[in-house]
Amino acid sequence: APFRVDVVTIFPEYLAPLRQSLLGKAAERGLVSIGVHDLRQWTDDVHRTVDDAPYGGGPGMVMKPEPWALALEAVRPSGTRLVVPTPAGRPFTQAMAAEWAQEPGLVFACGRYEGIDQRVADWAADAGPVSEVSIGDYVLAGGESAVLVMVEAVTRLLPGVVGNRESVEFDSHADGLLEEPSYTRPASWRGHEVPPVLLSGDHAAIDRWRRAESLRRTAVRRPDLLPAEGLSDADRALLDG
Ligand code: 6GU
Repeated sequence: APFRVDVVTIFPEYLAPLRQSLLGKAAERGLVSIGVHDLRQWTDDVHRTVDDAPYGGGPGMVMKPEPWALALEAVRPSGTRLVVPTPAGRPFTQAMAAEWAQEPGLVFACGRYEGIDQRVADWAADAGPVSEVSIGDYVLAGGESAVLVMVEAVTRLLPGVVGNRESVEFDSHADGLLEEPSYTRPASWRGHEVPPVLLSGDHAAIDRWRRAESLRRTAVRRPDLLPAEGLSDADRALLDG
């Protein structure tokens, strides 16, 4: 069966990119199936109200629980993970993407305003796993763009979605370090040269150079990703050059 993605949102047009490019092709090929649902179809008042003022006071509006309960009862198969994008969530990681890609599908609940009444996530945990996740330390207006990010990260790991398996296994973060820089022809371009070792044909030397560049880049840009227990003697020697 295809990997199933359902998204509930008050801005269904925002999810149009899910039907394009890599994902659109995966859908056409039957590897992924996508449903986008307007939360307002589960309202019952003439104004199709989805939000209300926060208890306790304060700025902004909170999404009401009742439409969310009806929506999730309609679209979430029992046991399917519910993902709630929120800047107050746990950080989304490649390891999570890899775990989620092993599951039959995902349901995303996009909040706007100041978020969704917390009882929705609490109640939804009775029917399956619930993940409240953030895609980074900045604040977005809503979860829709975060859903685009997470769905792309997960679906490119599904068997058959990306042509070149190696480009999935060797990419940045798969081994916990940043990827080294890459180059193609011409060897000399506007006064900038390709590192000569890459033209040497010495594959052992190329492997060492790539590892050294990966370590160097990680140390400069993302020192938090280096192993807390310290580098191996071989990696330490490469990094120290
Ligand atoms: Cl998942 N949602 C919102 N609204 N803002 C965010 C985010 C998610 N991740 C980082 N900022």
